[in-house]
Amino acid sequence: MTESYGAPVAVVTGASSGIGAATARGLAAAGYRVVLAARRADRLAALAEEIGGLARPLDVTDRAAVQDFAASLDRVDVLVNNAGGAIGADPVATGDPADWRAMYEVNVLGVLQVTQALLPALIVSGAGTVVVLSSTAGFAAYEGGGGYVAAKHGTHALTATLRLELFDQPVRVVEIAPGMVRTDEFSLNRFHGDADRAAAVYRGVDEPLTAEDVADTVVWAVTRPAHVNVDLLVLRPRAQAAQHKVHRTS
Ligand code: 8X3
Repeated sequence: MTESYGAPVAVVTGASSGIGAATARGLAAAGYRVVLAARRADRLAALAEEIGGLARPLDVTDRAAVQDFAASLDRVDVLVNNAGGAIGADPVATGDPADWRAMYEVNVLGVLQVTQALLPALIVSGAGTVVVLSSTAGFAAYEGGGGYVAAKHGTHALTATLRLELFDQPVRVVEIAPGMVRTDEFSLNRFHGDADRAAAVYRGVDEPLTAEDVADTVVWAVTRPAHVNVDLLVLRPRAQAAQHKVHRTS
């Protein structure tokens, strides 16, 4: 079954929580019909009802499922590749290759597969936008971040390459690279559910970024005139001057 809408359509992956959910809300408020894609169907259904969007359970690492997902849409104007994350914080010396592989799968191959599947529709739209949520980890290394840093460097490389390859197509390629963002799940996933270690990431930091802060930048970039391509936007909280230079009051 195909879906047909009058309003421009924005697909958001990883839309069940955090930056993805905030972005879905922001794009809906900006007039987009939002297609919410993520693995957790119950959360998607609730958000879809809230914003008048469409819930589509999807694992972006499942190539066949991604292709079926793409075939079910007959219009796509915006794709926000937000699904991603960190798994594990071990040093390179002891990191679990399974964690590294899983991070590459979701942060790089997930972006690749969804973008490949939706690119024909984005081109046909005549004014498509691909947004990729990378990370400041795509530009700097830090201890214990190896697998995530490697994957996000891959996310950045994919995005930069895609922009070059689409130079003569009516599709913008926007990269948003957030630094420290406090969401419910990012650090919890990184530390395999250890709430104390997850909370320590933000301890004493005056106002880490919120999911809404990042979503604001995505909506801003998407709603610029079609000829304006925000190539790369790095945003951090004021308290984080660089990856390691974080002001903590306790
Ligand atoms: C999240 C930013 O500093 O945890 O993408 O790598 S960081």
